[in-house]
Amino acid sequence: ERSSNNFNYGAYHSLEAIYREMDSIAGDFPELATRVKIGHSFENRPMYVLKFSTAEGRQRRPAVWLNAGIHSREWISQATAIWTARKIASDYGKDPAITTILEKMDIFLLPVANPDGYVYTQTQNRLWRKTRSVNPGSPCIGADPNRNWNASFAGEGASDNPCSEIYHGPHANSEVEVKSVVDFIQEHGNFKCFIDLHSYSQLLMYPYGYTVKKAPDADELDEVARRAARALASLSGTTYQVGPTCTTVYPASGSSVDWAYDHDIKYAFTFELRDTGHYGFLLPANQIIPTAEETWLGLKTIMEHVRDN
Ligand code: ING
Ligand code: ZN
Repeated sequence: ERSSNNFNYGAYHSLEAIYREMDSIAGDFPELATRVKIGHSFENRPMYVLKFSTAEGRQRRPAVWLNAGIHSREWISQATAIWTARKIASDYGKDPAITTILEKMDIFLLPVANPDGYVYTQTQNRLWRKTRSVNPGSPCIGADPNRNWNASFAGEGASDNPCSEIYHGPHANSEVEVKSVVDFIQEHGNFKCFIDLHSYSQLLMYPYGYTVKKAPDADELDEVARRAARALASLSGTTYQVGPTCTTVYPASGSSVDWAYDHDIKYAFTFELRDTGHYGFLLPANQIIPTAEETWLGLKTIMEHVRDN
């Protein structure tokens, strides 16, 4: 028998504890949730997603990818993701919004997209951002996994210096953590939405990061993002700025969302979660649940739009 759930959602957790909780969610909701291994990290840790599906058999419903923890030091991202996983499962059949979303679409949630980095932030350097891959010929470790996707790879807003925090890596998809997600999404073939959770700054952004050119769907994405930001703010007044990545933060090539958008996943959004810089990456644990709860309203707004379009 499965032990009663004792995971504290108001605390930051080790990789192992997060993986155990994913297993526990799958065990508590066997008709809805499954833990799937999609690959492994450079240091050979497994990469797990939770798949939420009410579909019968092997049909591939349109799907949503929720990505978190691609930058290891942005702990509110991984913490919000695991809270969201439990929320999706426990609200299915109770909240009409998530129920109807799951009657049309599957959700895949990756809470720790950079497991080696996450372990490193917990044991060696709290502010580590990149992967932990070895760069031959350089003493510096890792590439920026949000500059490593095949979307204007090695363009503006990425560095070719392995010691840089925004090093793009030797080639697109060189980071096995990125390649694992790319392969999974392409093999699946029916993703409609890709949302990446980062911190911090309280921004909700859509493509492009690699150019100031307006994305063909920018007007629609802007409208959806504004609605999502309004829903998010309705809980406790947290304000988000909305806009395209390039002009809202800075130019950045090789990002996950630009790759998704250029591969026919129209609804591509990045959240920069709390706060606006007071605590920055070191957001106190007592803000995890408030952040996750308000973010959930934004995520649902986006997924309802995807469901209806
Ligand atoms: N910010 C993002 C980064 O990767 C970003 C900003 C979002 C760039 C989307 C490109 C695309 O630099 C943080 N905090 O990591
Ligand atoms: Zn980030």
